Amino acid sequence: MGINQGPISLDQKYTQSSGHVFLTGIQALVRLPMAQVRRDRAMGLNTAAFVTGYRGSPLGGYDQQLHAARKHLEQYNVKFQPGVNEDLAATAIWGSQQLNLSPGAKFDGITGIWYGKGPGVDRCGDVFRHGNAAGSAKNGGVLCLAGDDHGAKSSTVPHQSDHAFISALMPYLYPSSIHEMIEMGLLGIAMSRYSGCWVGMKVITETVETTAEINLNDEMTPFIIPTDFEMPPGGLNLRWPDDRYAQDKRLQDYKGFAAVAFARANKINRITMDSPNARYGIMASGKSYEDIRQALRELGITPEVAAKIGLRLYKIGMPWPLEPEGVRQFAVGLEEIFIIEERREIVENQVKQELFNWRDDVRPRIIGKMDNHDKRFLPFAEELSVASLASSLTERLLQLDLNPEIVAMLRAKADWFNGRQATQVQAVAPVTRTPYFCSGCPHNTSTKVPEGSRAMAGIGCHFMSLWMDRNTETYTHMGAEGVPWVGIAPFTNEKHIFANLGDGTYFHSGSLAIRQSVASKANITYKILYNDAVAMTGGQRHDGDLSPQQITFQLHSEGIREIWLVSENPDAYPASTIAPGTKLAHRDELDKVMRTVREVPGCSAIVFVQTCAAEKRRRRKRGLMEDPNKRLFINSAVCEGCGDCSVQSNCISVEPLETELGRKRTINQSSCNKDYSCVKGFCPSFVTVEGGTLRKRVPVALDDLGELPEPATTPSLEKPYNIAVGGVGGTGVLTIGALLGMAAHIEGKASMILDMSGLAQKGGAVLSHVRLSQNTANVTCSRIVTGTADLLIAADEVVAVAKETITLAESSRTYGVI
Ligand SMILES: Cc1ncc(C[n+]2csc(CCOP(=O)(O)OP(=O)(O)O)c2C)c(N)n1
Ligand code: SF4
Ligand code: SF4
Repeated sequence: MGINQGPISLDQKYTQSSGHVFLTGIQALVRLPMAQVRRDRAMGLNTAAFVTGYRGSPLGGYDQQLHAARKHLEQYNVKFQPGVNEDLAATAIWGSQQLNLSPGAKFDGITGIWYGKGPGVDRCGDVFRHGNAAGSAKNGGVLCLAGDDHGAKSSTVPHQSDHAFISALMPYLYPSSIHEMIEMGLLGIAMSRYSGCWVGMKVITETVETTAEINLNDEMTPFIIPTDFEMPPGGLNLRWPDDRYAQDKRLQDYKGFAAVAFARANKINRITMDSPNARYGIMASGKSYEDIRQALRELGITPEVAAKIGLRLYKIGMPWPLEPEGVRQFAVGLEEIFIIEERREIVENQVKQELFNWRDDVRPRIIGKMDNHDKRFLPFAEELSVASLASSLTERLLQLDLNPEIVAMLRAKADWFNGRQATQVQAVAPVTRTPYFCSGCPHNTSTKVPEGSRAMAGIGCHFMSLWMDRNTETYTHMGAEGVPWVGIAPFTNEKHIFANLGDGTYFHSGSLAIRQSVASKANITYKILYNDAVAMTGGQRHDGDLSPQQITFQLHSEGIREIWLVSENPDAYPASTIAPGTKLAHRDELDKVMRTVREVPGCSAIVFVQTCAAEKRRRRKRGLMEDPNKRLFINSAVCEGCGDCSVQSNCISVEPLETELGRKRTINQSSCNKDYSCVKGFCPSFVTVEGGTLRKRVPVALDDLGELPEPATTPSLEKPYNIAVGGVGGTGVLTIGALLGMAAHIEGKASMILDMSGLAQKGGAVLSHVRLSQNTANVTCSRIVTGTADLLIAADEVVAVAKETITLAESSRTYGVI
């Protein structure tokens, strides 16, 4: 029988309380607070939940999904309030645990869920330390979701949040796949209530940007309360008054140990595979656990083969603090333990510490980042893959005395993986898809600098100017834009610099960077790029009111006297609405304005106002913004192909047009966002058409297609069927994956879809890994392993030959549709 039963609906992912639902990892996290309140209600508790934090990949879309699910959340008293930035959000979480100090408390407790990407976790060092010391409420609990981007696929630096959590003495969990997301989240909340700790949870692309069926049947199962931990008098939860030394003692002496006892009682870490005479142990946490399970499958290590080798596998759900009893039981009788972790080692050091005092003759060797001769074994920096783990594991297993058949099998498989690895190193795609500003993006104009000047970049879409010819160099983390100049200016003869600062970033924390520059009397001009959206993360609104006029007043209050407001329509800003002395200019005069301000000593500012083109497109579609009825065309008979319109506009809708008389230019009317900056070069080839509309493409009538033939064969799905779908933003890649997944769900089959979208919306590559199977147990690892794609569907030729795509294909196995 299939996995799902009964009728299917899109709301089911939030309304259904048992059985299977089909959802994304982000949607699982939306479901989490509702599930918690439902559990509490079943226990007779009247609780609420408070979700706050700040967006950023891989949790970039969490806020949007929470907004979309508002009507469901309200039924469970779940309040979502995005933070102005991450640490202020975390402070509000701290408050949620203080509810019962308030005489008017309306609930028995509030579950606090904080979210942010890795750099946001870093920002929260101080508040996490304070909040964790103060503790969680008995009927509340705090879960901090850290979106870690180990491979820096959509970040300015690769990161892992593990050390930040450890520094604040916060225990943290690490689900190995989307299937565990809700279960572990609930467990983290229960652990937080029990231990008084704030509990972290690491989520990464492979777990949160994945879609799959999830089994809800354990959602209401109670957790086990430890019997081997003695609660100190007064318990471990938040209280007031609370002396700081008493708080610290409670944290140091009890809270972490209570969390460990809870982990032990609930078997958060556990042996998941064992052999009668086990001699070789493998330990892995999070994604690495599913990677190594897949590597075992790929190597042909079935349970029978594993028993012959003597394998034992340990799944770690809580990497820190590592529960010691489980480690000791796991290690008994083993010759060697192979510990697999992506990026820096956390578990490995703790296991070494745990086994340090064991007798030499019974202590297993520990292999992980280092081998037993202290030589580098697993990489620190790169992401681990199933293929690389299969090779590494084989290398270690071949050191054992193994049955010759197993040796031959492992050698053959590892050689195959190594061979592919070698060819992949050489594979260089002839061209790549580099993300770029969207057509009509305001940053095309705003990030220009006048000759003789230089600019510094910051966080946001405008970051992409670093790879354009824009005299823009170096960048900072979010909210410190321009401040490196404070450390350079006193020591250089360079007189002035421009700093780009997005409006989202200004609201988040960047206004303080400006204060720093003013305070240090730096000679700098901030270009505040007001595009009316937090564009890079999906076009969210600011998390509060922020108008260009308001910014001028704030800048004025900081002491800046040279302020310009540059826009397409300067008349829209009468003097009474902007700060005293603010000067207005049309955006066509930007160069002149910049040449003026760079001569004015001290900190100056230009507020550049133009709405994000992607946002305009969305608003026009929804009828929230007027769609101008003017279009620009290039008359190819007049065009001389000089390319000046591309240079002027930097716009990707100005495309080459190959003609008998050589390469000319044309405007792609379907992608043009009507910002009209290409016409600025006063070229006579431009033709303006007013009032005309584009001829609509006639949709294909399904009846005209006739009878579509059934496929000659369909895969049985006994084994997973792997489909790689590649393209760029807007080519329907994510839709194809979503349709296939939902179709499989409707047929009662299992699927797992991993969307690697990065900067797809800005013309970057997007690749979906779609895995279909008869049952869930076969598809727990979301990535397609090298050379195992059965089908490649490419909506873009360049992405089809990109290294990430082509390495999934294998000539004897993969069918391609381009
Ligand atoms: C501390 C931190 N939080 C979140 C992010 C994720 N992030 C990257 S770009 C961005 C949006 C920036 O928006 P804005 O400044 O308005 O620039 P735009 O993208 O609109 O050009 C965010 C939130 C981050 N890089 N660092
Ligand atoms: S999303 Fe908006 S700000 Fe970002 S590149 Fe596109 S148009 Fe520019
Ligand atoms: S349209 Fe004008 S500016 Fe653009 S390539 Fe042709 S001649 Fe040059």
